[in-house]
Amino acid sequence: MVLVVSEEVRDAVDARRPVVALESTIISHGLPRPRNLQVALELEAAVRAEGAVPATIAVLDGRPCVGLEKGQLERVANEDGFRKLGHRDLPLAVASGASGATTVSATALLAASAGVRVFATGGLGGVHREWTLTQDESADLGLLARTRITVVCAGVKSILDVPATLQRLETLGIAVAGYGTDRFPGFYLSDSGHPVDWTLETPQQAAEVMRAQDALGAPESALIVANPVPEAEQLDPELHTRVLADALHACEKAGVTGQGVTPFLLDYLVRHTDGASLSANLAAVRGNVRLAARIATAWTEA
Ligand code: PSU
Ligand code: MN
Repeated sequence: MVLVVSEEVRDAVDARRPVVALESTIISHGLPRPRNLQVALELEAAVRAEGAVPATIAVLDGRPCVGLEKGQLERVANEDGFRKLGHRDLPLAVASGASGATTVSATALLAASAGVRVFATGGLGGVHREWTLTQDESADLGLLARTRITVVCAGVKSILDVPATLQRLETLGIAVAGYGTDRFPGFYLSDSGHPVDWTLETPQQAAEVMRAQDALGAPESALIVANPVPEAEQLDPELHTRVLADALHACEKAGVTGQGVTPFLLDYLVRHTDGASLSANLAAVRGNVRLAARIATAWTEA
């Protein structure tokens, strides 16, 4: 097996102790240096504080690693030319010995292969605005339609076409529930302006849904637990609307396409909100990591 699972993660999975998968694209391509390394370490510590084992996932020198040591995390945060790998890139990276960070799609796939059921991130990828022209829909969605994993996120990134993404989630048959809310969260914002059909109130309820998924069997799709950033920590909605419009314009003008779009927009928002979007992003991720650890715990206690 090509997968390299750290001893700590393997032991925890084998003993059915709680494990939380963490993605690495947010570290390498989603957050500015040197803050990104601090965040990577802080998120792992937050998982441990809840009594679970963190499994940050990345590809290092062609080896997909589940569970990184500090030196490996430092490479993810600081190495120049570190690639961004969706799940389709995994075989190419493995065969060529490349190194790269894994997006939600690649992380979910590798986590599931390693027997890790719960995964925390910031915001999922989805359908980009102008989709009809560019056909830009994140590979996150298609992969989650056929992978049995629970993703705790603050909805989908607000740079996207949120209603179109919600529609695609429905079409693809991916279960979505708000956590403590009947509103779909908006990543930097607590409320995207769109409702969700289902609400979960406790980690135990999330674990019940996971058990029901297994009892029902195929298709092997994901569960999205959409956990809003606390209102006190969200980005000012008015600032968000204004700067996002500028960011989309700048992205088009710069001719950025494909994998470059999401990192460009996130970076633009950080620089033009005086870091306020970064604070909101971090608050969202922190909350998601904590909740994911609690769901992983409820899942293993069943
Ligand atoms: N969440 C964040 N920051 C990020 C991402 C998610 O808070 O940078 C990353 C995830 O790895 C997600 C990716 O899979 O952005 C989506 O990129 P794309 O739109 O190119 O599929
Ligand atoms: Mn894309």
